[in-house]
Amino acid sequence: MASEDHSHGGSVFANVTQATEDPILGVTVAYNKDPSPMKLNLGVGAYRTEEGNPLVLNVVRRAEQLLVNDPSRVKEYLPITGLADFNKLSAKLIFGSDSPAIQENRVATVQCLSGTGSLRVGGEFLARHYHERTIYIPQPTWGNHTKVFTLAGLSVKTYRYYDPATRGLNLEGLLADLSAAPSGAIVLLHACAHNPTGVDPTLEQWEQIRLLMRSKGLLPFFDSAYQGFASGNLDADAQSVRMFVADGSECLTAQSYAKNMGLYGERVGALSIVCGSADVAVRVESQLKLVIRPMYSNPPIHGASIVATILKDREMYHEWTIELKAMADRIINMREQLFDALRAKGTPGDWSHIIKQIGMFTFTGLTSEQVTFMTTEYHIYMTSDGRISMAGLSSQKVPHLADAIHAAVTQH
Ligand code: PGU
Repeated sequence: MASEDHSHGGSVFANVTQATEDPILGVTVAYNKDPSPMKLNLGVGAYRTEEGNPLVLNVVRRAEQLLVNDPSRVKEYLPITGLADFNKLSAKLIFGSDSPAIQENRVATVQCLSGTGSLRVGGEFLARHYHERTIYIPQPTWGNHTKVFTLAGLSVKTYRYYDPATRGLNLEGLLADLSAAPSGAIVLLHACAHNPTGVDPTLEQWEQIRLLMRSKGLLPFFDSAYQGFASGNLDADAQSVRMFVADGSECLTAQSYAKNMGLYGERVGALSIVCGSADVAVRVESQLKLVIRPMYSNPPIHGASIVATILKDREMYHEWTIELKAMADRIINMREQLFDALRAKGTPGDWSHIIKQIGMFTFTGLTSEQVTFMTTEYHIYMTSDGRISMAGLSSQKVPHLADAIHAAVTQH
């Protein structure tokens, strides 16, 4: 007999409280509800064309055609670790085809659910098998990092990264905080195109960071969500990771194909753990399988097949690099247009960071009050930390955005 004692308001879940929307994905939820024809979504980091539309790369369409027309393609489960070709090709893409770590079979790579899933699987592996449970993440960083690593069982601390006064890297603070970290601590590094600041260390600064981390035995965990999106060149954007792998020591890398292949919704990515020896890599892989199996059993086949088809064919790979460069160039062009528009209006402040920052985002320095003003008055949607996704902007919308920024900084 149903007992009323078990429920309030007719539901056993009546005590469940309303959760707040995600700080990034919630911006799209709010945008979708806005009926204004002027509305502009600069919240989520997702590429849009000059016409403001999502883009499916031509090379991705071609790869999908090949897959659809190939009768040998079936829908069987993949192994727990994913598509073998995809894993090998992904490791080559980030570490370089001549990487000694790959040649010596010291890399364990598993296909995961895009960048987020790769970070989560890596985090869970470290919580189970690594002696130091603290992970240092940059301040600020992508908002999901803290949640992903905390739920994976790690203890999250921050290191100084960005200096609002210079709108640049706080190298001194970064080195001081990593020097003070316990030996062996894990350090999350953005491989390139730091989110949200758009500020990357130079190669010389990377070298300083590497020397310090290696001398203290800190374990690097690279988040590579934007390879190719920063400079338009896949190899240039992997330099930070390759410097660390070249010294022969260990590290982890989470790769995402959401941005650089435009495969956002396919959820395709990879976790690679560079190990000290081939037999350690074999054992690490065996344990990664134990992390993955109870979580989602094995990864989806379609996105990984698209990526593998493109990466293994010379000509398709080449076409991809051209399309990728075009996306990166359009973003750089939007930076120039917005900067010029603000300068032409005489908007108070130094806006040169718009053209100096790297990757998908500009960290404008606008306050959360100014952001709210721009959303209510101009229907421009962005994250409350003042980050705008340059990839969501188009030439046609630059004047509207410049008007909104001008009004925000002169009135608030
Ligand atoms: N790491 C960083 C640094 C990211 O910026 C993102 C995506 C991810 C990982 C995860 O990407 P996957 O889609 O799982 O491959 N950040 C974007 C997209 C929206 C979001 O928050 O997931 C952003 O707008 O910050």
